[in-house]
Amino acid sequence: MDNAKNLLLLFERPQEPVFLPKGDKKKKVINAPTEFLNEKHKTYITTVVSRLGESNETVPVPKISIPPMDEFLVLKRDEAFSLFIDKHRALAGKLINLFLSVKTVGHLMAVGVYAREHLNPQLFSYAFAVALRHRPDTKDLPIPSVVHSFPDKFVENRVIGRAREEVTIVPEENRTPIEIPKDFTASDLDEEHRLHYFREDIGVNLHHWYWHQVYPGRGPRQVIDKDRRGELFFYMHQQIIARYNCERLANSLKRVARLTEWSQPIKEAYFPKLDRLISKRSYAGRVANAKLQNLARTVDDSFVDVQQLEHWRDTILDAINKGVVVDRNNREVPLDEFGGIDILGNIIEATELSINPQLYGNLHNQGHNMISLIHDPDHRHLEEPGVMGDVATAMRDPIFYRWHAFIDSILQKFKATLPRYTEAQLNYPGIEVTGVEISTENAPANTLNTFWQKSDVNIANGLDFQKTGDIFVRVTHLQHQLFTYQITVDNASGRARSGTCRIFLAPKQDERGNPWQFQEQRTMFMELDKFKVDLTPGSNRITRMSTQSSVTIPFERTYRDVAKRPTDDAGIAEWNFCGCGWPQNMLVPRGKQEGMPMELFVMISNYDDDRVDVEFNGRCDDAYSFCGLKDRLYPDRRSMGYPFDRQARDGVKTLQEFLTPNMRVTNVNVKFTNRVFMRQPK
Ligand code: CUO
Repeated sequence: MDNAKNLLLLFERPQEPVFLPKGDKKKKVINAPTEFLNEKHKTYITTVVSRLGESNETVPVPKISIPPMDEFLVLKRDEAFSLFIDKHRALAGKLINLFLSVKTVGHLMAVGVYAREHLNPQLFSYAFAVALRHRPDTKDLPIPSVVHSFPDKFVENRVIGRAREEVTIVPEENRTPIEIPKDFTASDLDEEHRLHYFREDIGVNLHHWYWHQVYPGRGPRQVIDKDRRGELFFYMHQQIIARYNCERLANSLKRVARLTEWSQPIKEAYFPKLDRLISKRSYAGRVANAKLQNLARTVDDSFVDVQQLEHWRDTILDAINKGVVVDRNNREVPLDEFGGIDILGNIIEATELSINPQLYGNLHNQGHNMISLIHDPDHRHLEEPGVMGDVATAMRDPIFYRWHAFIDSILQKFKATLPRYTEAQLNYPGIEVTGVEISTENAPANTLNTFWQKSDVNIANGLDFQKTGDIFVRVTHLQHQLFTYQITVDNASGRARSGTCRIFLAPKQDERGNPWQFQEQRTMFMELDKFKVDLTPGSNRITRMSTQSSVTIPFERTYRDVAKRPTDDAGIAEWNFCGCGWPQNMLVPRGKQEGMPMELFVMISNYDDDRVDVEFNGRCDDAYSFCGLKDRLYPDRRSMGYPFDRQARDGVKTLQEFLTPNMRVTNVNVKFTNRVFMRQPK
């Protein structure tokens, strides 16, 4: 493990020569053979290395013959890398493969050094991280958070400029965190700007970046072919839309409008105020009323017409209507009750698992591309993609939610074709949920309190070519008071039973203040938690803390400090969560200052129908609802989103009518305090 840990040094300061000091206190120096360096760095090496002190620890790099990498050079070092651009995805897939095929950790160090020196830094970091996660000899390494190596994707450009100034001029002990203003991308003239705290949240964007790293669309089979990954693409993004819509209602905005009229102007503008440290170009903004254009960009092989997008959409809708897709060998494959959504998720996301890419095309990715290149569709201005072209930044833009609401609507069309759950399927005979309550300290029962909080993030390892030492930026983000669920369940079956407790939350009223029809509220339910319960005969009391949620990762993981990585193996396993998971501080929607009425839904389903034989082993387990279990089966046999993933049985118009005795709904008030609190030291 010790040698393997040195591989992580390659993520630090991605643009610097590989031989500059790295690691904790910058004490480690990678002893790279000169022939592994790129031409520019070869000229620096003698002068730089002679200046390094004796106290450095040398990291050896074996001189081996390096596999050919010329094909990766088509993406220049200073170009923007996008996982939505086919050419880039294909390069990333091959590079992951190459890293996986290297025999030993020592050799991987050599290949990694060479790749880091010659290839595009983002391509390298992405493919290297995916490969480390999947190699048996490196899969438990604590890979540093992307916010540390590429802070430019998460922190506004002015703050990065100030951080550079600070580390150059101010001694480390006197540095104070650089405050990022709570909102900096627009003014209140833009009503969409009310949602900035959600769209620009560091943890939300980190989650999305990690999700796509844990579930890559291209690469070797063992990397992409994960249990129910197409379904999870659907469900995780559906949940993002549900959460976004809830925030919109709290801010007196309507639910997000699907992006369906592709010839019409897009009224939402967005100016991200982020600069790319690698290409030294900013992420382009988008003016109001821009229109999608056909893409014809030789530079990244992006050629696609709006009409082509329409054709793919119609072909997919046609397959949904018929209930069958056609595979690469022209055989019909039915879209069945459980596997259909997985097939469609892969088709729409256009992963390598797509059953027939030729026929169903590349709808989701090309939509991202077309939007992200709306400002320069034929590359006449030599511009790079905007934030929609990068999974680390896409969620900042209001258009992300319009595009994904459209994607979701296609998958919901399929869900609408499935048999409805009958009362008998939903019920768990003998099991009755008799009480549900939320308790929050010093607050009336069933109250959730939200407020702003400030936290610090260390961005030192992303500030290439700067002096050493920590430099923190201070961000303001949403937070909520800890709370617990108290659930009482009556087990009248006369014997011990097991169940899965499923907890969801949704606004009680629509945007007009009217109670929902079930079919609309169904898609508004946000999963808060899901866990197994054992029920003894008689009355059972379940207590569960908000921090135990199966959708979130602990707060410390989002804002974790790269310099404080544990070094013992047990600590590493605990710390080395994949990074994938909804940030704990965003578990509860913001609500309103006067209080926002919401409905908390609790269901105990029959464990016999839920069970999957899989062990929880503490590795990437926390946020399994959104991220699955690392290298294992998805731990719930039901369709994701159950029981809200389908339309309701006949005669059910409201949530109350939907309930069976093993379900219960409680009114909850989400109260927002518009004040900022400093994070309490632990
Ligand atoms: Cu996550 Cu479109 O899939 O961004």
